[in-house]
Amino acid sequence: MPRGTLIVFEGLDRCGKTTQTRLCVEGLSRTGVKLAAGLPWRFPDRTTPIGEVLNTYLTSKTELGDEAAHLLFSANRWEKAATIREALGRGETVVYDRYAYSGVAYSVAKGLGMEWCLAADEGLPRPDVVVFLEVGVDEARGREGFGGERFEEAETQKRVGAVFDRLKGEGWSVVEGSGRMEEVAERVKAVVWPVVQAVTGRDDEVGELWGQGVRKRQG
Ligand code: NYM
Ligand code: MG
Repeated sequence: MPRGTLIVFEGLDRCGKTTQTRLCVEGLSRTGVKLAAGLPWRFPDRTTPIGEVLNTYLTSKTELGDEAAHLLFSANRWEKAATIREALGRGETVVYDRYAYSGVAYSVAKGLGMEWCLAADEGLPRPDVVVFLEVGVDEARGREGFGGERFEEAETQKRVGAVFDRLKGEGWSVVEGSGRMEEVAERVKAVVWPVVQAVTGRDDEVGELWGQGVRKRQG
């Protein structure tokens, strides 16, 4: 049986990921692609015990050291790794709102080492496509809800964006995220749909991070 496609959305806070992951899932379901239940999935998954701790951290009800926070965000992905692989193995496509790239980008922006940050997520299922929604910090900060959580301020977002720039590589599609949501959704569809069709016809194994795309060792 052909496996499902792993589609990941990344970007700064308020770049439109939540809207676009939803529209992407709606679009895929109309085309008849077999989808995992309850999409889009998202990281952090705030429903697990680890995710509850991360939620209190992000809403500033708990303090965590940067290393501890990084490892908890990563652990929150590892606790879903088998579920993701199983869904893909059943031929179900999975759409994620944030993934390990956010983990690295936010932690490196706080000053942690790139290599140390990459190590925690090494071996997770590798996305077939990373859709990066590009929205300038000035536009994102003007959107409703910006500033509600930890890290949602311009200086941090600029540093996070600079790390994302270093992570962009093979398998990434940078999509202009400004404009009407329907227009952005069309741009997303233009990059996602060919990948879904290619994966469906290929019958290969799901890869592992940090295979092609992001170098394993980075300064
Ligand atoms: N975040 C998210 C991290 O710092 N590390 C991670 O590994 C992940 C997945 O959580 N500001 C941060 C980025 C966001 C915040 O995400 C919550 P969202 O998509 O804004 O709810
Ligand atoms: Mg946010």
